[in-house]
Amino acid sequence: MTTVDQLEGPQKVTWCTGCGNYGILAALKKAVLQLDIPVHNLVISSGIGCSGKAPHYIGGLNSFHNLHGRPIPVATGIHMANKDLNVIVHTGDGDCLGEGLGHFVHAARRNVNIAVFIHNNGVMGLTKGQFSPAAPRGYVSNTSPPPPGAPMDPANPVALAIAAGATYVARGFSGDQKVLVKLMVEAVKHRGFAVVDILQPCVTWNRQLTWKFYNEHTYSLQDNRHDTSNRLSALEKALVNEGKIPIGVFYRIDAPDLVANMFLPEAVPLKDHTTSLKDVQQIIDDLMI
Ligand SMILES: Cc1ncc(C[n+]2csc(CCOP(=O)(O)OP(=O)(O)O)c2C)c(N)n1
Ligand code: SF4
Ligand SMILES: [Mg+2]
Repeated sequence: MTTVDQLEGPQKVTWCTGCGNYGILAALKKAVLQLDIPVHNLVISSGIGCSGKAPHYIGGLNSFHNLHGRPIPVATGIHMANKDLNVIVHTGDGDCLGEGLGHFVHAARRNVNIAVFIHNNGVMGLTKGQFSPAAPRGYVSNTSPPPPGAPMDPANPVALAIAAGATYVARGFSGDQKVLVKLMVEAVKHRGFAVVDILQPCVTWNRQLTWKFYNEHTYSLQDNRHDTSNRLSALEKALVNEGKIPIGVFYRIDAPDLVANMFLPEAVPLKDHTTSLKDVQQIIDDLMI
C-alpha cells in the first residue's frame, strides 16, 4: 500500500505562496493514495510551465518532464509501449491549449487511454504572466496592453474536449479538494481519454481569476441533476455562460479506446520488443531510392 511518506517530492517547491498549484498537488497526492494502483505503475508526463513542475514535487512514481506543448504525445507513447502503466498528464493552459492544442484534439479523437489534468490559470505563469489562450477577454498584461487587454474570448477546454471525442470530461477547482480528488480518481480509472480542466488561481499575475472570484462564481453540476451521458447537454453546459462556472463531471461514456481498435502484439508488449540494428538498417536500405 502506498504511504504519504513515499509521495514526498524530491525537490523543494518553488511555486509562489498562495498559488493554486498547491491545491492541485495536494489533490493529486490524495488521489494517488485512494487509487488502488502500485505507484510504480503510475507515470506523470508534464510540459513546460509552473504546472510542468508538478512531478518534481511528488515522489514514488515515475515521471517525464518534457517539452512545451508535448506532454500528451509523450504520454501516448508511454501508454502504447506499456499498457500496464496509468499515465497522467500535467499541463498548463498555455502548454495544452496553445502549443499543444493539436495533440489535445487528436488524442481526444483517438480516445487514448490517458488522464489529462490542465492547470488552468488563464496565464503563462512561468514566463511572467503573458495572456494565454485561456485568458479572459480584457486581461491586461505586457503582451495584451489596454485597451482592450486580451482582445478575444478564452479557449474552452471542456467544450473542446467534448467536441473532439474525449470520453470523460470534467472541471475541478483547486480550492475544492473533495471534488477535485474525486474527479482525479475517476479520470485515472476511466478507460479512454479523460480530461479534468482545473481552475487554478495564479496569485502573482492573474488579478481577474482570483480565489475570491472562483469561490463566488462556481457551482456544482452534480447538485443540479446534469445528465453526464448526454453529449449535447454536456456541450451546452460547457458553452452557456450564465455568469457562473459549472464544476463537476460534464460528460462520461464508455467507448472503445485507441488500442482496442488496433492490432498490437498482445503477447509481446512494445516495451519488450528487441530491436535488431541489422533489421532497422535493412528497412532504411529498402526505402532508399
Ligand atoms: C517550444 C517552446 N516555446 C515556448 C517556450 C516558452 N514557454 C515556457 S513556459 C511557457 C508558457 C507556460 O504557460 P502555461 O502552460 O499556461 O503554464 P503555467 O506557467 O501558467 O503553469 C512558454 C511560452 C518554451 N519553453 N518552449
Ligand atoms: S507565477 Fe502564478 S502559476 Fe506560477 S507559481 Fe506563481 S502564482 Fe503559481
Ligand atoms: Mg497557465
